[in-house]
Amino acid sequence: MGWTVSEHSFEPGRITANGNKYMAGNGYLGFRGVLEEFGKEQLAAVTLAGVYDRSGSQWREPVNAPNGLYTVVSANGCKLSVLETEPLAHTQSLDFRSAINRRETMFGIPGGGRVTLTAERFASMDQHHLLAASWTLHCTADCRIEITTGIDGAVWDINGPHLLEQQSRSAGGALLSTAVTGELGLPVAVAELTVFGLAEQGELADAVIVLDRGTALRHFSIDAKVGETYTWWKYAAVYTGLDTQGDPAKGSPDERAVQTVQAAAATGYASLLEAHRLKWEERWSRSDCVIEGDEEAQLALRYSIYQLLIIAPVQSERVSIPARGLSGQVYKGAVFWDTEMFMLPFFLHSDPGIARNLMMYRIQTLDGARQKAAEYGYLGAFYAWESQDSGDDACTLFNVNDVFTGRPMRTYFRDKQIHISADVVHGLWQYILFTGDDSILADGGAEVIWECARFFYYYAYYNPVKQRYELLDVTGPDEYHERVNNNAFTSALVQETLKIALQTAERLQDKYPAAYTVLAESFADGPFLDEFTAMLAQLYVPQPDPETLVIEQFDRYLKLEDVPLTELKQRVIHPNEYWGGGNGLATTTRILKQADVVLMLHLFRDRYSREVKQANWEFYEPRTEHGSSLSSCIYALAAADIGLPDWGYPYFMRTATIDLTGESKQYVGDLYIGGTHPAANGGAWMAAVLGYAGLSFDGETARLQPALPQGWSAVELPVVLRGSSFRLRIGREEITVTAAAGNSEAVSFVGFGGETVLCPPGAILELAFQSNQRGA
Ligand code: IFM
Repeated sequence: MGWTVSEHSFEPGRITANGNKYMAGNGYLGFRGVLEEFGKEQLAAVTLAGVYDRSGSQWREPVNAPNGLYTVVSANGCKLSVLETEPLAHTQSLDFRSAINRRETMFGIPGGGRVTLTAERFASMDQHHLLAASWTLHCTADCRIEITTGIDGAVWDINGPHLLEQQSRSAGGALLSTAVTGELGLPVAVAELTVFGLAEQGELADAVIVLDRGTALRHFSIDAKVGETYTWWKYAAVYTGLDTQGDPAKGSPDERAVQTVQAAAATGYASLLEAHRLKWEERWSRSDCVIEGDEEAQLALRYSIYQLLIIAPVQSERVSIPARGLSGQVYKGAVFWDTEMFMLPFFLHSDPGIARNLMMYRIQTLDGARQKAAEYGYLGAFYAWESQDSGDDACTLFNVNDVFTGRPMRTYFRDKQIHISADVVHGLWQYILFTGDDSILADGGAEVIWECARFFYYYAYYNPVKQRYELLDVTGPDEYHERVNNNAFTSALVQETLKIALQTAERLQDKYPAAYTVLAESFADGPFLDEFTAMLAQLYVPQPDPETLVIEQFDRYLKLEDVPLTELKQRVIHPNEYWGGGNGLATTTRILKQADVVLMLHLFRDRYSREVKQANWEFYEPRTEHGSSLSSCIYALAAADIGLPDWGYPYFMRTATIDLTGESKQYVGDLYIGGTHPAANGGAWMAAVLGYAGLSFDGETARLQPALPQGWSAVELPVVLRGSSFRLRIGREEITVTAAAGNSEAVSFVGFGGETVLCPPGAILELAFQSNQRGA
């Protein structure tokens, strides 16, 4: 139970949604959950992490590689493709414990009888360049089977083409498809090898190979006999110039791809699958979160974790996680604040190595952030709202098209969401708190932090009358209200950045004095620590109203029209019209797109009383459209934080099932924004663990203040805190913390009763409750 999703019929209307739902991947590539006979029209895609290209003046986006698992079978001249022949039975499933996709489809064939095709495939977690599939076929009447299998070079692109000079050839028993990307001239190579079970099972030697640009296909035929099972295996490998760059000893992408499939064929499918399965077992042992008492929530949460695991950059610190994961080219494959604020917490608690890679990506892209700040006339680092390989901002000034006029609309995501730089700093500091690994400061982290603080110092306005620094003309998380003054979220994050900048100086001076001296020298012309200190002392951060306790989202927000969401929805003219921007429906109202103040209250939850949090939840919740998939999870989290988990439970389920149901916004204006939702997946984990299980860690002490929703009897999960591993079981009556015997450090835990207990290696703590619910 709790590890498989499946469907038992073929519905053409679900092709796109299933492409997301049945996603496979391993951090190097994403393979959409398409059926084997699908092509670019059905959005088949092998999306490569960190490989970007611009075609002409269109939007830059990630590159999709040719599909080396493409296969279509015919029987007695009839194509056994769900696109052309209605199947008699069809099942598609994903076992996300072992990350294996399966399909079984039965077709009636001309001349009578039935043919059943089964296919299983995986994107190897053991060898990241490798895809493998296993096929079987059997029939209930003798028939002539034709199998077309190889590499489909017709690639789905949104703003392509990206693969130029596409060619294909046979190479050492394999098929090879090669191309170069247009902008950077990066070679992309896909090799494929098919191995049949029994040579005597037909006229296999007579395979005909057809090469057509990047497409390379073999046609086999078999006189299939009733009762026989025909089996074949496919291996496909993808390499690009990024994998081999600068090291001739590594060989070319073509050679590497061919060698990989040859080696895979020699190893055999079963062994490759076992190696893949073991890697997944190990990944789950570090991240599985068990929910007792709620199977639906359990399935959804595990599935959300699966979605995070298939896109995590295990192998590179030059790659982060795009807003739509590796499910295609939507949102330009760009990395947003989603990573630091919604995905990083999961990795910090389960796999700090990946968390480090994610933060190193920001260090690697610092130059892009510096250039963006300079472009706007500021010093310091203004990170890209939509970041790709170099850190240049892929976000355009006109990011949405008006559905009424077809004209591009001026949006201020790129120019005014300055909180992105603070989000990066927040992420870096969280990494240091969670891991204790402050070497990242000397590896470029300190520079990032100081450059971001410097940018904010430049951006801020000193109001001489009020004698305070203010952050004017910004856009907070609620993108429906652009260019506002003193957005509470932004100001609180900037305040945190300044504090971290000063703490960084202390830490660096103390632990890495030589690095401090060199770096501080490069900041000597200022603004630097003195200026950061002054700004911190006088930065205005909006506070709760003394009577209502509500924190105004930005200056004059409360002067806007207070229209109920249901009424605003009645004003909608076009289903995809954009609610923000100059003429947006929400712009002149208090309706917000996504959690803003409430997210701030979660991030700084120790600073605000329960009453303040509850007042703001109650105020903002009915006014939030949840037009972004980043919103629901925060309302679930915040409700748990105030001890009212059941208020937020529907939000938890919405966020945790987003890629299962496919129910999410698909268009903004005329822009397609479908795909998977890693921020919502990470948010589901946050709501379950940081919200319901009530775990927080300040770098020294872990606090457990559960607020389990009705029906949950316990949550159990492994966590890594400062390099030490613990297993937590949070029940309604007690908490058990089990420390691994090999732990390097003891960590203190605080249970609901308030007692602080040190948990040394090998210890088992039982933390009793005074009451089983926070806020009760
Ligand atoms: O980063 C988000 C933003 O907050 C809302 N629009 C979508 C982006 C990508 O998920």
